[in-house]
Amino acid sequence: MAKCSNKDCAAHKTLMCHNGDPDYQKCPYWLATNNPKSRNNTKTPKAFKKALNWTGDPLSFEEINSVVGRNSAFTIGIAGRAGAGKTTFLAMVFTLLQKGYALDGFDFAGSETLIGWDYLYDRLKVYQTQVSFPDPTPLEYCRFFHLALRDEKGVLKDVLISDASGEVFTIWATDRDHVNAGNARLIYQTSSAFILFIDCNDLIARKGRAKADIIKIAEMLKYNLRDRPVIAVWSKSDKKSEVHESILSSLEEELLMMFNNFHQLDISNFSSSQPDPLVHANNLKVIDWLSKQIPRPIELVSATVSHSEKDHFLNFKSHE
Ligand SMILES: Nc1nc2c(ncn2[C@@H]2O[C@H](COP(=O)(O)OP(=O)(O)OP(=O)(O)O)[C@@H](O)[C@H]2O)c(=O)[nH]1
Ligand SMILES: [Mg+2]
Repeated sequence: MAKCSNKDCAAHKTLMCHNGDPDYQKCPYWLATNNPKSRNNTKTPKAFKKALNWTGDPLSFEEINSVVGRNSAFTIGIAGRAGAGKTTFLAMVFTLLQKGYALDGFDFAGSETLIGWDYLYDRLKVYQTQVSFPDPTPLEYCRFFHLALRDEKGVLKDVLISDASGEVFTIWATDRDHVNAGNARLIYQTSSAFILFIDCNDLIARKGRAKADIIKIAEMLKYNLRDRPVIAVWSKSDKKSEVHESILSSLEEELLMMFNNFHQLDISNFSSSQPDPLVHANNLKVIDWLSKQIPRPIELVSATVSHSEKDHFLNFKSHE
């Protein structure tokens, strides 16, 4: 069997299209070498020429279109106050994937932002008794980390996850048009789903005020949410038992009332056992729940037509 003109594609062996085309024989790369009319034409098809100059760094708003081009990426916006654990969560997700922990229903199939992931992986060091964390995200920083996920049918899905400073979400929560809330606004407009970070340490330290701040961000998420899913992630849950019971239950109740397509999970980066479900399972379960929200292509169901003998129109059609 002939090879695909895309040197990264293994369709001749696996029958799976590198670009996620459900029918690899219709992919422009495949046709470039396997279509009799264009057999001599081994040039990259124009439609697939990439604007992206690959650096492996996290992507800016302008650059995410180069990934979206493949099969419309699913963008996850992470919202939450400064220090809530947003960047550490990203670092932990990649650390777990690196260590061979698996996602449910998807295989990790690469990334356009490997350098960025690697940088986070390097910053998060988990020792037996101590954890060292990434630095706080600067106010003006806003980037997207990319994951290519392959589902059970072999179809590739691009997932982009935002990382921005918590400061901008605090500003946005009080005034969504604020000049310094631009990154939060863009994440809100671009994202297909959201993670709302709830910092257990902050709830212990600032109690009602911390709760009020989370509700403010939640309200801003809700105002033009439409049917976009939201997952509340209770970070630093190694400390959750120290959060005052009334704060915990009232916050949970209010969030449940606010959102329809909603889920909650507790996560941590500190292991109290090996493996620790909060660390080794739940961080990836956040991605699992969100990836289940990715719209699937509508499958054509070939149902057997059964009709009543009294239906004259169908009887006529079936005798044609
Ligand atoms: N107890 C506990 N502390 C944690 C955990 N994860 C992170 N932290 C602490 O929380 C701090 C902030 O984490 P970051 O991931 O930088 O928070 P962030 O939300 O990205 O913060 P900004 O970038 O400033 O918005 C870390 O430096 C740790 O000190 C955890 O699982 N348990
Ligand atoms: Mg950060």
